[in-house]
Amino acid sequence: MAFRWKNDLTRADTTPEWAFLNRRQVIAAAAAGAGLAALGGTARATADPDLTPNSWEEITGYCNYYEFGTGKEDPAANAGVMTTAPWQIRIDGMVERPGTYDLSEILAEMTLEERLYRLRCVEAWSMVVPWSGFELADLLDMVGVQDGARFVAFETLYRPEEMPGTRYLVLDWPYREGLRLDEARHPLTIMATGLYGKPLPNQNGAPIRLVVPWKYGFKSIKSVVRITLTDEEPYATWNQTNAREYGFYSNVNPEVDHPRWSQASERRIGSGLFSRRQPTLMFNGYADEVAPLYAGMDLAKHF
Ligand SMILES: Nc1nc2c(c(=O)[nH]1)N[C@H]1C(S)=C(S)[C@@H](COP(=O)(O)O)O[C@H]1N2
Ligand SMILES: [Mo]
Repeated sequence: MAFRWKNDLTRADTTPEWAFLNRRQVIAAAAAGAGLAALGGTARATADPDLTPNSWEEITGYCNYYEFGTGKEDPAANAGVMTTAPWQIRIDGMVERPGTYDLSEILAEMTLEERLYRLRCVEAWSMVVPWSGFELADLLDMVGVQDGARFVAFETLYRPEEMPGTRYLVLDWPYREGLRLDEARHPLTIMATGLYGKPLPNQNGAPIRLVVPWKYGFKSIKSVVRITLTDEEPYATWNQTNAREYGFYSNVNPEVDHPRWSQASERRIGSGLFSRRQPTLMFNGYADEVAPLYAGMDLAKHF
């Protein structure tokens, strides 16, 4: 299903994450059908502002999921072939009950709820998404975290035959991310299994993905197949690819610019052709809830 934007903007997004890639990699990505997608925007007046949910078409049509290509419309076009059932998650490392769990047995234990969250991509665009999911803390409790564990590592499915983007060395596959244990246990941190009350579309990370709303979007890893508790800061794909541009924390912070662009403002997808950029909020608007996690930390240094 290829999604086409109506009323496309012509102004390009902030330099996409893949712009740091070397020439050979960019050519490979272009050969894979990627390119700078035109900006999406529907000519819809947004009365509010800040927490008006984006439309289903916007959320499922304008995506980052490099396993299916680096263009914003590639995931919607290519992710349909990913097999998402049955789905298992290996949970290992410093846990009391390690194992390979069927998603269905996990969901049987979890309480699903709706969460309307801002999503702020490091590329300086944003959306508001009505997720459904459960708190990651509940899953961690289900498997039992051992004393001494300090971080949680996550890994995305790596299945080249279903993921055309992984034929190119755009990233060091599989996509991996990590959180400090207290971030992972924070009640805002969820594992999402749906949006708009429907199962998560493949391009948004079906059947289950992490959502950490106060961090740049790339921390919210899609289609998770492995969760590992560890006592060391785990490998995180974007951080390891370019640590100067993508910190391990990657908390949304309008005062700490990306080396190649300002993070002070953002473009809300769907806000219309002539809308202004809006100011980016500290911790993406969740400062009251999460600032205490970083008390005493120099956020410019630990960005
Ligand atoms: N496995 C995987 N997870 C990923 C990505 C990706 O390329 N691969 N892109 C990230 C980025 S950069 C963003 S902004 C969000 C986008 O989520 P969405 O497409 O559901 O809006 O997913 C994140 N999770
Ligand atoms: Mo992103």
